[in-house]
Amino acid sequence: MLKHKTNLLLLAMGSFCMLFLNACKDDDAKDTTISAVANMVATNSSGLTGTVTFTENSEGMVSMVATIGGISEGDHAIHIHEVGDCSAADGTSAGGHWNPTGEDHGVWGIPPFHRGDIGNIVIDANGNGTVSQMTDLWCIGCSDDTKNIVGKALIIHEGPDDFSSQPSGAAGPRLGCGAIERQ
Ligand SMILES: [Cu+2]
Ligand SMILES: [Zn+2]
Repeated sequence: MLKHKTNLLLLAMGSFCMLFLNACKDDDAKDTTISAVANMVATNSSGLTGTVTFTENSEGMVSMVATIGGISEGDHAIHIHEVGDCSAADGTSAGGHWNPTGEDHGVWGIPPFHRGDIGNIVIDANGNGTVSQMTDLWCIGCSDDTKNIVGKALIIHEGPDDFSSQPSGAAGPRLGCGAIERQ
């Protein structure tokens, strides 16, 4: 009889622990949400405004959402450049395309391509546009230099990326720049 009661007690404790562990797991998920942002500043007096956000999930997939305004209708190249420095009035302080794997400029996902070759953003007649991308070729603050986007810069250009001209797609002057900073 005493043994039977002990077993019931253990069963009750086991249920409690499972509930407790699930609660802990949810807390961990919140704690491990990783994000970064590039607050865009206008370069070459373009009037560009916008924000680019990056979030990394627990499977290591990074999602980017770029929301841009204040520039002309049409396609504009959007890239990650190698230096998170937007201090120059023309944005050239951000350097060339971020290319940690030493490849040619190209189309995202079809080698060879730079890890910063996002492509183009389509801007509407009101000057606004958005583009999103999801990839496991980037990370937010990890130790792999071929993946870490923190400390790089997001650049929007005046013209479209032609996806073939070297080394940067012949996209013309820079309309906006934002250093990618971990949140
Ligand atoms: Cu660029
Ligand atoms: Zn490129």
